[in-house]
Amino acid sequence: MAHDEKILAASKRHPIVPLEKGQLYTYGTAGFRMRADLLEGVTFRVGLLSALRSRKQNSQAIGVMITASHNPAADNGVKIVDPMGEMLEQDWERLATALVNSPTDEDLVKLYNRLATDLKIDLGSPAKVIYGRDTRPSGYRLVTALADALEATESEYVDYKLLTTPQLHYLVRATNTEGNPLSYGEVSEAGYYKKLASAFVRAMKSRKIDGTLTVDCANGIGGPKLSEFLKYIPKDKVNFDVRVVNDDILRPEILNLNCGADYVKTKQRPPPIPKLQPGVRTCSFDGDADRLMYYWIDPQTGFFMLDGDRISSLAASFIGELIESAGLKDEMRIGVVQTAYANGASTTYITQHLKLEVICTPTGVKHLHHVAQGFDIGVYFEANGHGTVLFSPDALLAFEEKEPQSPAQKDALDTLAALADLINQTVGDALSDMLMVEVILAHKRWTLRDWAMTYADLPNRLVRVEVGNKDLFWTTDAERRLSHPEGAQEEIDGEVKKYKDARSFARASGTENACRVYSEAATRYEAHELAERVANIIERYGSQ
Ligand code: G16
Repeated sequence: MAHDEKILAASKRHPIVPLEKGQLYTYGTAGFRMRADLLEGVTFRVGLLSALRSRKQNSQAIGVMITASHNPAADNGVKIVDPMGEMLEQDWERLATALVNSPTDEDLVKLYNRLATDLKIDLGSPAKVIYGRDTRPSGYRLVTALADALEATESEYVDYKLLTTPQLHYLVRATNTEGNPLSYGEVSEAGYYKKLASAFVRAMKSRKIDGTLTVDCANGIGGPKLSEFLKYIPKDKVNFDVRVVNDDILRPEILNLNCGADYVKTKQRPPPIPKLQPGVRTCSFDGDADRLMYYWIDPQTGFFMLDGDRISSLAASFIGELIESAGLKDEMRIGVVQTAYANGASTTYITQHLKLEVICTPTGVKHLHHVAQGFDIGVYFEANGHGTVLFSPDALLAFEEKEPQSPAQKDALDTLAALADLINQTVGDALSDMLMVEVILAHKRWTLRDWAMTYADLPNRLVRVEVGNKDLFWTTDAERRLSHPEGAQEEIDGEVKKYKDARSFARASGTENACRVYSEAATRYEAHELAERVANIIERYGSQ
């Protein structure tokens, strides 16, 4: 069968479901994400795009991850990973949106061919796509649609089955760098564990980890993968005592339910099960293990959460100290990237105490990652716990080649080199970030209370608001202001003015059918009241 006919026949097996009232499918904050029953045709079409993308990228492997991360079990999603393990280039998100919204199978084939012509893609050249999925039951049907697209486009493909999102990102980069001097690691899941375990041991050296760490895995794929990883840590080298909880993946309906990083961040409380005992160092992953949240119950003051902003400032301060000890301070530009959700106190701490540059971008690690690449060491975290630290090629070279002038300098250089291997360079990774935090706490001999003492958060609140049409809300100024609907921002400004040290903004979520409202103010009561008031404004404008 000719190419076009094959695609046409396969597409008919995975029809696209038209959306209501002329709405379009959009490539959101992290790919297409929605109710799983709408996604089969979408995933097929994403398969076509990833084959084009691979051919455009000189036949390098492209990744496709099937996950809806923090969303409820009934949702699913599909996103594309570029050759170095980064999120899909943004110009191509537009192409993905166009392909997915082709009204008929025939239109789809025409557009596919037109894109190939316009982008000068040789459809006869090899293409390679690798993919994985989280534990959602709908994932299996979606990878079948994806594989059909890859068969129809005569692409080579590898199904890695169940993976965390960051593992898939790792595998894409490892595949495309295999056998060259920049090799990212062994091309296998085991390779990922080996790389992290060896870097963890090197970064710890003789430091001791204090007590047990409890890890809530959101009943997602992070549970079994974390348990697997722990087998790779040599017990005689590092005393890492981990208790894995909420790791039931046999009942998919409990995924992210009353547990996980998103629950902890938005509710500002620990998961009810298992009951958290005072003093126990605990952290939560989300459903695909790319977000991390630390917390504990202080016997004196109660629940305390250490979110993405805290992880970011901890990493920036520790790496900054190491850079200084290594004698590299004048050569390395360290910067921190945040979004509008970052607590104002964290930004003040980073700029005024750590004296580091902070840049604010729109939500979505794809935006933060890109900006962080502009630094020698770019620390980026969203407040929700999604982020990582990027090291430039020059920084990596300096860690390797600088002649240490003292044992302390050698120690700092070795730790920096180990951290660069430990910290996932492709995307935020809860497992890798957790190991980084454990290394820093062990080096500093800090408890979570010591970490929490670095600065005091401004009281804040995050609210999810369901509206009739979230697409009415357009933002500007890195999502800190609404440009549409007209009049909404003026009303928000009017409310903010009534409170001391207050700030509030609203935006449409790119992963859920809702808007989000964030507020900060001098007291907890005021932050909550302001959030309610702004939420009311959004509800009213969203139903027009
Ligand atoms: C995804 C993105 C994150 C983003 C989050 C929420 O996370 O990767 O960068 O912060 O969605 O986005 P929004 O507010 O637009 O819904 P995850 O963990 O769900 O993949």
